[in-house]
Amino acid sequence: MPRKPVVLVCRKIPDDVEARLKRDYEPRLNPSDRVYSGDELVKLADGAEIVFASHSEILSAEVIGRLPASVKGIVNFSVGYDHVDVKAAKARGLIVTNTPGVLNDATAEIAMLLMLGAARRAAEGERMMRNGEWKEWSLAFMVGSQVTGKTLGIIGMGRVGRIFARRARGFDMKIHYFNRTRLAPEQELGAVYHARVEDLLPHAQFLSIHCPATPETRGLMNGARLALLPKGAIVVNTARGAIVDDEALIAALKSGHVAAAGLDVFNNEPRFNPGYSALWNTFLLPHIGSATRETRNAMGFKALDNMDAIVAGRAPPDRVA
Ligand code: 8YV
Repeated sequence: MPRKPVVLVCRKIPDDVEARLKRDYEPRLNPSDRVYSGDELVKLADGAEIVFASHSEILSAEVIGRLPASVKGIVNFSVGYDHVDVKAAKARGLIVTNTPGVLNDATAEIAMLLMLGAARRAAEGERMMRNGEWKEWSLAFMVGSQVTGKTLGIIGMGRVGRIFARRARGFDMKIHYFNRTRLAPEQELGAVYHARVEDLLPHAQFLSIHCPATPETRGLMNGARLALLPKGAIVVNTARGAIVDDEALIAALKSGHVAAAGLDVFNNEPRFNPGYSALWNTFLLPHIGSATRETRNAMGFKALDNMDAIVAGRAPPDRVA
């Protein structure tokens, strides 16, 4: 029997995905689920055809430059691929893939949870209940912002942004959006397009970020742009922490210009800016946008479809480099 292709599996993957992987490949598993350093990645990839990565593995130009010649592709168990230096991968002739499409619903659910949680002060309420701090009730107690009927600004009207808009319409929200290109009317569904993010922001009583982290979007939500939001706006981020300037958002949350923020993604994960957890007008989750059983399996199988294609010399369905 011919030898199965060797795959460096950087993180622990769901059981069903692992079973299919073992059937077709010789996986080099990571039972401890520890995040590998660049040096470890280079060493462990020796003889492997595929590096099966998650967003936790930093595949910088320097690391990619040192990957062994056996490696043909980087197959990501993620839709975002900002952790991979795509230019360096291309220069080395490596194929890079991602997992678009299958995490839209799960991520939109978390964006909705964050939007509602931030608006209705869920973190404060939870803390009170768990710490025995609920002593009294009054008409002024825990009054938050109502979501229903408000204007929602969406940055990035890709797959997740569009599903989130659809869910938000269930709360009678008016949708405004910024995207690099305007959507066709059947996708726009009445949403108001703004060609510049600066023109969108003054409308956004709620702002939800759904664009990828790219050199153009890094630090996009800085102090000057946050200042364009209406006073008391609520900011939600399920995309990437890098799109937000942490110090600027924390200052806006302190001043009350931004009433609350719901965040699932952060700069420097998992060591996020402690300024966020020191505030109670933040509703914080540890990057669990796509963490449902259904979505994790779908992501894993999609990644394996890409892997199968690369190894067979076919064009992978989700090639990004
Ligand atoms: C995943 C994500 O959990 O797919 C992405 O880009 O941000 C997450 O939802 C993670 O990346 C898995 O590697």
